[in-house]
Amino acid sequence: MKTLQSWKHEVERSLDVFNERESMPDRLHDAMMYSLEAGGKRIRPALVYAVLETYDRPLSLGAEVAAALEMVHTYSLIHDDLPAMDDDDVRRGRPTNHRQFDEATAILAGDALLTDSFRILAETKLEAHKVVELIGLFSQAAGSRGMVGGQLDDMLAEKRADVSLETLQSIHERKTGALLVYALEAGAVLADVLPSDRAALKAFGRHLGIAFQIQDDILDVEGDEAVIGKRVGSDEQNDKTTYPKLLGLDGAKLALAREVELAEAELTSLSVKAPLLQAMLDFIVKRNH
Ligand code: GRG
Repeated sequence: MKTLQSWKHEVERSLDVFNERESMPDRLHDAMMYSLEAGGKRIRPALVYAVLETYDRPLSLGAEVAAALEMVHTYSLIHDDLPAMDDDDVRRGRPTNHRQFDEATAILAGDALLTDSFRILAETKLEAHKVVELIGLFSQAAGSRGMVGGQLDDMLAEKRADVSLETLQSIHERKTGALLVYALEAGAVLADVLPSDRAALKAFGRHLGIAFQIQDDILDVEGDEAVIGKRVGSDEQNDKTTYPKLLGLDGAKLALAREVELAEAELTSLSVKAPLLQAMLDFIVKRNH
């Protein structure tokens, strides 16, 4: 998607501008930028830009929100990879942050990305009440009520065999969905859309988030099958509860199609046509990594 490529450049420029080397220790800058520059699809900033373009607003309005979102997402990946959590060695095709630097530096790089994202949001050039709203919503999406709470419940669920579809959904709505919904709602605040459009954009985000997670689970299963030829539900399958594990692979694909339909219905209800948001939905559902 050509637009996604240009939005990627836009957010990468903002990430450089907002995280200037001179303002912090070199090693901290190196560790933060190592993960920020490691690539990634930049889906969250792209959703902000897609809303702005949908309502014919300048992309520059979203610079702070886009950078803050990518910084919090990157911090969550750095911390998720630590030995105390997933203990991963590779992320985005490169050694994880704690492997490249050391554990303490990786923790501090994550802490700095999280904390600095709020400083950057506070610099958004809008009326003060809108900036406060953007900060409040961001902290709900990223904190104990959102991503961090979802991550903790996900860790607890890994130890249980009886995780229901409802619980799985609630975990993903917070762990990955909350930041995606925030990207859309923040776009709505920045673009100053009608209340009915704001509600539809949020609902679109919720369906998009669930679709994102189901697709992620399907990609995991299909990747495993391609590598070692094992089937969903076989004994070798990882114990973690996933959509394909609860619904079967075909059931998960049906559930994905249903979420896509619901997301599309929200887009049709908007007061404007939204081809770029449709393209983002297609991109997320058709992605292969
Ligand atoms: C450590 C507080 C804390 C939270 C971690 C999001 C998260 C919460 C952990 C990531 C673990 C994971 C693999 C989640 C599944 C969802 C997923 C595929 C996230 C990766 O997001 P993408 O695909 O990544 O947008 P890129 O690399 O493209 O930015």
